[in-house]
Amino acid sequence: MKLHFAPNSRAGRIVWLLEELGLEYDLNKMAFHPKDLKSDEHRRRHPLGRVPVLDDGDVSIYESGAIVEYVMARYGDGGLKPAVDSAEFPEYLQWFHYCEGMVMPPINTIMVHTVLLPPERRNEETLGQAQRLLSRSLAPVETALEGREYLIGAFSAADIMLGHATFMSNRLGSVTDEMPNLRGYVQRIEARPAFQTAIQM
Ligand SMILES: N[C@@H](CCC(=O)N[C@@H](CS)C(=O)NCC(=O)O)C(=O)O
Repeated sequence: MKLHFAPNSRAGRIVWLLEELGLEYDLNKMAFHPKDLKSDEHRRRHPLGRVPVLDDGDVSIYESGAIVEYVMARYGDGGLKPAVDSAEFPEYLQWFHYCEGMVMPPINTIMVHTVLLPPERRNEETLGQAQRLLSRSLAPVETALEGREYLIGAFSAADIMLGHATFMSNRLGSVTDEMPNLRGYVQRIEARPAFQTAIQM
């Protein structure tokens, strides 16, 4: 497998997954910069010039959640996912998809209005709205983590998705003292060796 990757991006989720599963992979490490991501070569892999993209033989697939599911289905040997008929399965699905559906949209806006846009094009009101929305989106996660180490109890791929998003939220200052469960959760995520490998690439 070959992972098309850029540092400090969602591509870290896939490195984290591959490391958790102990799978071998090659890395095409690009700069998080239009010169690499918007090149003709990379746009042939992803029409929007984004990461992650995974190549596996004749397969080329993008969307981090889809890649996580693909890798687990083909190479995961049933790990990192509860059984379909278990009580945890619906919750697993919910948190897996809550990541891109509810938590990442305000994170994207915050990134745009703090880092990506030139200062003269940043908008304080839009930024404030996104920060409030992110706090509201994190509140159910804080509640769900009460008395639990990970989202559904045991570590699962839902933590690779949403755990990565809470790590990003923490970096953006949105995990506050009023969110002690999330604070502890982010620390547990950061302590995982596979996560550390992913984040240092
Ligand atoms: N929903 C997509 C989002 C992909 C995405 O937006 N990736 C970002 C990095 S985290 C990217 O490549 N941004 C480059 C750009 O927007 O030019 C996924 O989960 O893979």
